[in-house]
Amino acid sequence: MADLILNRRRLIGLSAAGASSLLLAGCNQFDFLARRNDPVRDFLERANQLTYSAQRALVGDQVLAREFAESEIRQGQRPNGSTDPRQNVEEYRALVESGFAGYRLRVTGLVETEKSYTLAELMNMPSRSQITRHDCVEGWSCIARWTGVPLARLLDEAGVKPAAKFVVYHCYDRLGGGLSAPEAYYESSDLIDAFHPQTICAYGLNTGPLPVENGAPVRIRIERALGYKQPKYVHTIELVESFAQYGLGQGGYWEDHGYDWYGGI
Ligand SMILES: Nc1nc2c(c(=O)[nH]1)N[C@H]1C(S)=C(S)[C@@H](COP(=O)(O)O)O[C@H]1N2
Ligand SMILES: [Mo]
Repeated sequence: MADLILNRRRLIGLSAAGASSLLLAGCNQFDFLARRNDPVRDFLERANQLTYSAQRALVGDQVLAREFAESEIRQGQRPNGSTDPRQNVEEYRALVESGFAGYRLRVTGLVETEKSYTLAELMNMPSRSQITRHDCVEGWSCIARWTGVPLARLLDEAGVKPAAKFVVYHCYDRLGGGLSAPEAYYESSDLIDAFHPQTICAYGLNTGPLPVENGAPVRIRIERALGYKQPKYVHTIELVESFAQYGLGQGGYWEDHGYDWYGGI
């Protein structure tokens, strides 16, 4: 996975700065990037913290994740991680019992106008449907159809402020930490992944609504990332300059427990 992080850093560095691309173009090996305190590595790490406009300019260059045919959906999406937050999150249980009538998806943080959407409002917006493969680091994959609103649309409605660099996805479920201190699941991405055309706020799975076990009523699909970067039970999408103040500061529940932040496939 270390290679993948460096690839992203390299891509951002190359696209954003002609001078550094000349330097990199002369290298066959990128081994030096693994060394601490290397000036080029330092440069690329800074490049990974690009502003909103610079990240947005790179979105058009991004490749799509592979999409599959209907016939390649072999079984239902295998539920994993939290599968029923009703058991320990009262607020979530009440939402399920009301048929998600009280649900709101909020867009907050570094935006011009904070937004909030009911499930019906989301379902009335232009949608995108895609058949993709979900890869869990535990060693299994599933092909499924996901339907939802492109996240880019919601971010544009709210108006992302120039200072924003990351998106934090806040979830209802709490897990781990022992019975006394379960931790809220959260995830984060850069703005390139957030504005990627296949990144959707999904409310549909295969031929029906997203079931509780797979993250009802809304989960985010970031199709070029591993399973743990696909947050379920999302209630708030927050634009931030840094994710250091959330959880243990590593950008996600599993990242706080040692997984890589980029988590690309
Ligand atoms: N809120 C939340 N999102 C989550 C998880 C979780 O436990 N809670 N598990 C992650 C992991 S490790 C995987 S593989 C997928 C599982 O999604 P699925 O249950 O739809 O297969 O969700 C990811 N997103
Ligand atoms: Mo996973």
